[in-house]
Amino acid sequence: MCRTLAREVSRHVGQNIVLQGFLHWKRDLGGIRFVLLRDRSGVVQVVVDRRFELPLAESSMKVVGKVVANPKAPGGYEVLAEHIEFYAKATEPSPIEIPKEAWRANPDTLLEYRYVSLRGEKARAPLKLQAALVRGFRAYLDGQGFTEIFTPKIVSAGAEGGSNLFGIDYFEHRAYLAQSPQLYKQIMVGVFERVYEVAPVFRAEQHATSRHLNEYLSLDVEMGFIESEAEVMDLEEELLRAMLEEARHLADHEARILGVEWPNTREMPRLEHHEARRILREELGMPVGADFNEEAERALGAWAKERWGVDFLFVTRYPESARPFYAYPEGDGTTRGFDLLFRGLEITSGGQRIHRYEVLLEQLRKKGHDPAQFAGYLEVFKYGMPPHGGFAIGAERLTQRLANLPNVRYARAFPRDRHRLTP
Ligand code: AMO
Repeated sequence: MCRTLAREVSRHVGQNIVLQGFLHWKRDLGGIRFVLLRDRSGVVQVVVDRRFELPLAESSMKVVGKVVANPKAPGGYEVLAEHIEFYAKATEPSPIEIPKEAWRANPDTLLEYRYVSLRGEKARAPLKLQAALVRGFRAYLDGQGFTEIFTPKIVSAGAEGGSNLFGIDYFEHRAYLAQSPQLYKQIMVGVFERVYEVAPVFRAEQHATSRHLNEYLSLDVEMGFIESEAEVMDLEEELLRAMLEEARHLADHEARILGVEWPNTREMPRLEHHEARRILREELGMPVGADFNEEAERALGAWAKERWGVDFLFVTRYPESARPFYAYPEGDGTTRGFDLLFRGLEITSGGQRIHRYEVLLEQLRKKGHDPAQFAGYLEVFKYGMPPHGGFAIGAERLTQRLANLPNVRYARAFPRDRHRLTP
């Protein structure tokens, strides 16, 4: 007999089936005992008689039994066990009551015992949603002539500037964990013209916020032979539509568990930075600097929702002072750099890049970087780079907003933060 998944039980009424999964929950009502068995698809009720000893919750198990309709059972069907076998009995009570999980309850406990708390349907759902989004990312870009690349995560210099670099010992040298694949994805544009990467990146953020991780999954895109950053934004719009469509299709069950409200992907308006700043200052009474803080982003997101009914908002033409050295300068203090806010959270930075050697050198110096540190990267610009641009989506932030998670940590299986190196 082949295995039947919990979600497929209704198709087998009157038949004997095999279930495999975990002892999710048990209840003894004197005469009868009920078990909820959980597998990758969901949970199903199993009725168990006195012949079988029931071990602790989370034990892995196999059940052979007959499917009957029971309107009182979750999903309307249950299995009358004829045979039960335990692959490995839990030897300790689970530190978390998986059936009662609620991440608002005690976040630290949920994260500390992640190796078992993740088994909860609600805890694992964002990861499934994320896997579907990533699949959509790859599928869409593959269809547009992009090549997937794999760049080093041990590097000799930071790509984004700033002080949030993790240093490591690399034999007799100082090395760093990559903050982003920025420089390498640009080099690879000279090879394949259109590239993408799905890989973790590292940021030594000292502060603990609900939207910063020290290790996160960066969905990077870079493309050559563009006229301006508008083409890059056009591509990101189409890409996000495809990713959300894929998630809707592949993770519909999880989206329901999480109460996902699918965003408006029809329009993603573009607002120039100076205009966004004016709105913040004059209409929303928020004095802001060149780079918007969390509060300003949230306010802009809410403003765009109210004014235009949109969930995605591009902020374009960022000032040079708020962008890294590789951003294409317009010559008037602004760049062709943009951010994308999703429901008031920055999920993307991107833009057109400098493609000429001498401009790059000048911008590096202007930003106070030592060009010698970037020697390997600079080399490629001596060999005719095309005009190019791209962006990176923070996978956890996109998942966080989509699933309405209170903290970005829940969008990563084993989050790394200021105080967490295990599990
Ligand atoms: P940036 O540094 O803005 O740009 O990062 C791009 C996107 O990555 C996500 N992100 C984070 N997510 C979780 N925790 C963090 N600490 C964190 N930091 C950033 C955000 C952000 O929008 N090389 C450029 C991208 C490019 O221009 O192509 C870069 O890395 O969603």
